[in-house]
Amino acid sequence: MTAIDVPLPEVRNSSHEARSTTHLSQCTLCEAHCGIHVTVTDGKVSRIEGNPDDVLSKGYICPKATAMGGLHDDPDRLRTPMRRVGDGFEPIGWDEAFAEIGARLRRVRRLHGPRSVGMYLGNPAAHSSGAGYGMLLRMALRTPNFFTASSIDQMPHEYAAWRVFGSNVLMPITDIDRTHRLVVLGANPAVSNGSLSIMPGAKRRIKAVRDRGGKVVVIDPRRTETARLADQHVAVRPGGDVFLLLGMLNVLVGENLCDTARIAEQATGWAELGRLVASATPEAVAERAGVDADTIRTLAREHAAAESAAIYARIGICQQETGTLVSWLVMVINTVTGNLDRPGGTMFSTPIVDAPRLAKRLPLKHGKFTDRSGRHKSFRSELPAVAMADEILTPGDGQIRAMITYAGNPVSSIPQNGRLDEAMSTLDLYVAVDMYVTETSRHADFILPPVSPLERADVSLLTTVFSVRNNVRYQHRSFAPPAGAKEDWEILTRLALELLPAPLRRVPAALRSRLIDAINPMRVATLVLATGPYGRLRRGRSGITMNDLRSSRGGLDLGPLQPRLREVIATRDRKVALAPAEFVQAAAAYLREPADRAERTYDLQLIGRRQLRSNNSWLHNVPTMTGGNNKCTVLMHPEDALARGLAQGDTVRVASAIGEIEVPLDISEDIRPGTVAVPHGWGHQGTGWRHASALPGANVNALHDPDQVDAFTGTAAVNNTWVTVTAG
Ligand SMILES: Nc1nc2c(c(=O)[nH]1)N[C@H]1C(S)=C(S)[C@@H](COP(=O)(O)OP(=O)(O)OC[C@H]3O[C@@H](n4cnc5c(=O)[nH]c(N)nc54)[C@H](O)[C@@H]3O)O[C@H]1N2
Ligand SMILES: Nc1nc2c(c(=O)[nH]1)N[C@H]1C(S)=C(S)[C@@H](COP(=O)(O)OP(=O)(O)OC[C@H]3O[C@@H](n4cnc5c(=O)[nH]c(N)nc54)[C@H](O)[C@@H]3O)O[C@H]1N2
Ligand code: SF4
Ligand SMILES: [Mo]
Repeated sequence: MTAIDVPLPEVRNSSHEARSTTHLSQCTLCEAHCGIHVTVTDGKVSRIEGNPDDVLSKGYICPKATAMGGLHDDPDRLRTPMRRVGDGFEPIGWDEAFAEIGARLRRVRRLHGPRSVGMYLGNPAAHSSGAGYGMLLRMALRTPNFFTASSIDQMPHEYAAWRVFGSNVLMPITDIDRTHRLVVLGANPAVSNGSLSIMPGAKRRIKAVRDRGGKVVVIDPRRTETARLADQHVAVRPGGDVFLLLGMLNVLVGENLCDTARIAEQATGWAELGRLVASATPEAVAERAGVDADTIRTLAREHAAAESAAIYARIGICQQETGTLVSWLVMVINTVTGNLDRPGGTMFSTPIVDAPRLAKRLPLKHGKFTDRSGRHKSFRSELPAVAMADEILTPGDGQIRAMITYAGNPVSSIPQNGRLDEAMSTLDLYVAVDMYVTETSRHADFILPPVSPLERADVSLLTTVFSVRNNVRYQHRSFAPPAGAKEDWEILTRLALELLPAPLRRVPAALRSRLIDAINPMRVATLVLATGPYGRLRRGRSGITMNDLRSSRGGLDLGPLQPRLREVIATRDRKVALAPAEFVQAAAAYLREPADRAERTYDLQLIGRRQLRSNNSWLHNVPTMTGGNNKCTVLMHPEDALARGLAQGDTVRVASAIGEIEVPLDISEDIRPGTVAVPHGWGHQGTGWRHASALPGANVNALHDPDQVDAFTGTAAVNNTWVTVTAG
């Protein structure tokens, strides 16, 4: 069974290529969900192009889009469920797999309690409707041992939004298409195309800021692809952002550059904020920020003076011990300069599922439960992923004995001191919902593969919430799924059903199919659309319907972001909380810290680096993605290379207190002296990816200490690891 039977919409059928048809579809490899045209010749993908009618991506695609074809045709992609036999796998039928898994899961739970079953939900879950069904399975499991990619990603933004705006959902979006000043802090949208401010074709949008007379500033230890498009690049020290922003606030307050009338109307905490930053003069913070005082002063003045301005901060600052604090300070600066909730600043979206308005009804707790050591508190009802290996390996009550991973490769993606690889092989039961034998799923007892992304029809609700313009788009299928194949949502629902009490579990197969189909993603999306802000129930006959959406050539544009702070703010007093006490205290402690002058064994700061043709840990098996400069290397400034007697292309050893890897050296003026950068998601040797396994490269997470985390959320602070680099 599949989601819904839609006819394959064909946009072209060219006569000279008699056996070619072109289908409307969507690339779902990242949040951008760019519209694509997929040409199929003799049953194989022969061409992928941008869909000019797509209301958000407008014809743009990045080089990864063609990998949608490579994935679809990849002979290493699993097409049937697999069961472990010895060191290998054998195919197994779906019903048999669910029955065996169900029996074993229930047994583990019966013997050891709900805490003994853990789950990891990975990044691509968020790129289809599957995530919602992953949450359904999580509810059925009733385990505190639930982990997601968010805790190596955006959790700091969510925690700060919860404290400042009253809900983790209320993460303001950068109004890039109207702003007069864009400050990019720890993000590289020219490569990533934006995350949580989804901006496909980011390069074009950034150029447009400058074309309309605006200014673009990039604050990043590396002169990135985005920095090349900017008016100004500020090479901050990794982890220095907290000092830089406190210094900017000192100037904003001290020079009376803030919109105090608007602050009085919108916010509380102004006085506490003033007291906090009184001593944080640009001179006092410059060394720790790694940015000179004049630059800090100018950044503050220009932000206040701009007709509209937005700081867009993303993963570079999240993956720091100061992740939550910096996310908070970004919200504060955008607010006090009058740039919250106004066009060209940062705003909340009005998506088809009105998550910002519903936020008030979604209560959130911090510390409802903890990991067994008591060190990590739950947030958003989950525990940080860095706790996973300990929860599996440490014996005792509540030890994890069975795991489910869905769309995740945590052995590669999460710093675990190398222990997660071992941990996954010690489990009584491990089920991977994945289409590849990866660093993680190679340890599975069962691998349950979904259809290829080109075989699923979908409406991604999550991406509509975080786009820089309100819109809704439809993912058509380019291929009919093979008989019997399943989508993620159905696999996850079937797993959840296995955890129901016996009478409910044992309903006849035909009835079960009908029940499952009743909650298929298209039905959910149709309901959401009808009841949401643009739907028939609210708007009568002028409301949009699933038919309108499905018959569109590139989705429906729902207009620019609208001011709606007063409607959506979820704090009790309905004001923006500028100075939550725990943040003020933590920031004050940082300000008291002296600049670090200690002699160090490890003398270089290691940060991450995303590559245009890589996609986290899982795209390297598509040969067209892995040539040229898409390699796992360490980027180093010429001065640092010279001081160590290292030359371009040398194999070098990068060592931290935790581990070491060997990679080729790439010398470049683009990186700040004293800083080195290695991309994550490499080192595939020994996986089922035949092409990727043969590539050189190592897993950078072997160097990152799982104990080094953002203090509030436990998010892995991988962007500030001290290392040495020596000849290999
Ligand atoms: N050192 C370091 N580590 C990092 C980062 C970093 O910057 N530095 N970045 C982090 C970030 S931001 C993230 S989001 C995480 C991502 O880390 P993960 O959550 O582990 O996600 P991926 O690496 O994308 O792995 C996705 C897995 O899902 C499978 N998959 C792909 N599509 C689907 C699908 O539609 N359905 C199913 N069932 N499976 C699918 C793939 O085969 C692959 O095994 O990595 C993080 N790790
Ligand atoms: N091509 C490609 N696109 C992707 C992905 C991919 O793997 N490949 N992954 C997707 C995912 S899961 C995500 S979450 C998004 C992430 O999207 P982005 O947030 O744009 O991610 P990065 O490109 O890693 O950009 C982070 C930047 O932070 C900088 N940085 C590191 N440390 C610091 C610091 O201490 N301070 C400051 N100011 N900057 C710092 C790094 O040099 C880097 O340029 O990208 C998505 N898009
Ligand atoms: S930016 Fe690239 S990877 Fe992301 S959806 Fe668009 S084409 Fe696909
Ligand atoms: Mo991510």
